[in-house]
Amino acid sequence: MLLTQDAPKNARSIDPAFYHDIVTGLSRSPKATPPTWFYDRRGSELFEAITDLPEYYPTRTETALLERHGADFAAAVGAGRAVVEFGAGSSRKTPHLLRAIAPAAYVPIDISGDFLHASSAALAAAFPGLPVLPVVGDFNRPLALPAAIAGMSRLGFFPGSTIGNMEPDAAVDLLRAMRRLLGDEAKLLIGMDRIKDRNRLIAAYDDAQGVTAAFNLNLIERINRELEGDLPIDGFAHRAIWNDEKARIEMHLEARRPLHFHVAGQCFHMDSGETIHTESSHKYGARDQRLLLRAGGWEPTAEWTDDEGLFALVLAEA
Ligand code: AVI
Repeated sequence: MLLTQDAPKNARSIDPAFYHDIVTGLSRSPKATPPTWFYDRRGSELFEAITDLPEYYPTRTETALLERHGADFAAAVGAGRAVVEFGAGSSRKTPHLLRAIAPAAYVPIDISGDFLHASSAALAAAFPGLPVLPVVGDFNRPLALPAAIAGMSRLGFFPGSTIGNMEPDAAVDLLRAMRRLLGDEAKLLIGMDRIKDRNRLIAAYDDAQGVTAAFNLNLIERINRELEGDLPIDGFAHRAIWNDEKARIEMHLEARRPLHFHVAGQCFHMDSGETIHTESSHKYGARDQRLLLRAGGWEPTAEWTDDEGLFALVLAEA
């Protein structure tokens, strides 16, 4: 039962946004929490470990596409643009793009200042002479680009199929916001994960070593630590489900038995088998990805996929 969605007044160390999202999400039926809260320090480390798993194909497939098609990007995009990356640049992916297209400036945008400044410093060292202009901010909200790139045409870069973690309406809103932010001459290079064999998809989100299970269960530990929770870790099991109608992998935390627990003094109950839906990862057919981009104000002009058609990098123009 939801009593209040404001953090308790006496709990000074509680992040009100985290409190609001978790208490609201646990009060809903069915229970669902936003995936952004996976990424505390431990969650970010576990996600890094996921990207190296044999079952998790997206990172290595997209990285190989970036490595292989540099000349194509250069021909399609041209030199001298400002690259605006939505998310802190990854040392694995971003250098391939920057090397290929010789941009005039690089602007990574990320909500986590520490992480952003560390990755920006590494990229600045690797590309001496390239102005690296990090922006700390939430790219789901209106923000301003650095004055230094005024007048430069832009290439938005949104790798990782991060768009897939958004509900379709929110994904369209974000694409439109990117279009407004980047301007009329802009292009966008976006990674989008493809629909494929369901067993392959489920394995990628329920790996044999249990790293994805630990990533999902880490949310319980974070709630306990940061929101005065007493959720029993052993009361939850990780589940990865393919939802064919919505073309998405869903991650859930399933109650192994009837559970009673508290979050910052509020009581919650779960029946045995009831779940908390913690993440959706949408997958796209070739047509779906084009429709999504068009709905967001972008016209797809080129795409690159691997031989198995697991993952696509799509170039679109404003
Ligand atoms: C960050 N995001 C694109 C990942 C995905 O594949 O949806 C998050 C993830 N969740 C479980 N494994 C990886």
